[in-house]
Amino acid sequence: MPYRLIKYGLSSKHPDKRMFREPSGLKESYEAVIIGAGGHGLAAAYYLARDYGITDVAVLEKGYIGAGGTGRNTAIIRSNYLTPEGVRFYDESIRLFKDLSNDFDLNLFYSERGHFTLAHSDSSIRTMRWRAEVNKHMGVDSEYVEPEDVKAACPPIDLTCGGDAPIMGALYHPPGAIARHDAVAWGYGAGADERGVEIHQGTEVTGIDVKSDRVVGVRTNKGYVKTEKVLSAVAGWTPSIADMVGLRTPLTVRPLQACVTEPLKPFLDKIMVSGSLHVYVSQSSRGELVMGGSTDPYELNSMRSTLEFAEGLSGHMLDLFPFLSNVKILRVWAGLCDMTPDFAPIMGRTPVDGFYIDAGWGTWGFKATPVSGKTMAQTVATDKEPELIDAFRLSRFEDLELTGEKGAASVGH
Ligand code: PYC
Repeated sequence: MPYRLIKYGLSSKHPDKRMFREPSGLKESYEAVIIGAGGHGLAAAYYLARDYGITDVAVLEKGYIGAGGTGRNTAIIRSNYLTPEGVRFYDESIRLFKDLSNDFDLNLFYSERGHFTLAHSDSSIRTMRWRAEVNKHMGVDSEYVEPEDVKAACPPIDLTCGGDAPIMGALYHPPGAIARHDAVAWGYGAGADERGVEIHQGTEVTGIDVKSDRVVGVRTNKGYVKTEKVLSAVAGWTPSIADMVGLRTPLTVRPLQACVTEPLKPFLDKIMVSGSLHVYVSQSSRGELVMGGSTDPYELNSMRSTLEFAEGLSGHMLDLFPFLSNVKILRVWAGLCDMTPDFAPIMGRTPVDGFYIDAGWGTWGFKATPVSGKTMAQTVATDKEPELIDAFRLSRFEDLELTGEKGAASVGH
């Protein structure tokens, strides 16, 4: 057993540098308050401090760092979207992701795997070809490939899928990657904390005060703080927070479940996604299969897991990889997804001055963590959105200018 483990494990003092400070209490006021210490909220805090020198910031989190979607996703990163706006946005996120371990001096285990989205019908082949062309046009590495290319890249796969839905082609996206999701939040949190941002865990926002359509303060279970800028980055809790400032959004909230198996010998070095079978899967460096499927087919604010999900997903996994029939599922969990009608996020200013929104992350939020942080920090600091997120403005729903990304969601929802 390592000597340090014995020395520090038995000590009630923690002589090593802690990752985050524990602020003793809330101050009377802050230049900005961020609600939500998930990846997005902490990334915004980090870039506000690093790029704009704005450090008088409190991040308020009712649970703990990374307790929401950040720690509950399947850690897939890709930019093979359908709209030029989506492709450009997620591609910038990949560019930022690649430097993050160095930026943080913390290994995020960013692992480029290659990402296949399988097509089992003529209509999905059409969508894969369409995405491949948009991706290439935007300089993103994606191509349409044939079933034999899928088999060559992933020999254990059953191309017939048990005869029910044979694989007819695929979209192949070499930059597709995975990373250690909770460490992304820790890295951003530690970087923000180091620069003076306060992270208050266990601090629940109970109200937001607005005067003459301007934010003036935030009420919490730990007291009141004055501020003129509030960024909401709370995914499935967005409708409750938006309600506090009288803002309506078109979001619906649904659970999304995921699971891991017991560790297996490495056999899958690609990320495999099947929209028709409602499955996405990668194999972690520990050998576990990390898997998920569609959102639950109803609106619900609950993070319980169900046997129905585990059974359904297992059935579809066995269509792709029949030899896994004796493998055990170790853990199932769920997160809350704030779904938009067009499957694109909602980012930027709102009709309430000083209230900024980073929401609508549905099942696609983890991969956007760096770019959402950077663009929301710019929006909060300058009170103006960068052009990169123009297509994601809340007003697009009133203007009927949607950014249709449904065809690029990993699976049907
Ligand atoms: O959008 O890549 C994705 C994704 C993976 C799992 C859920 N969504």
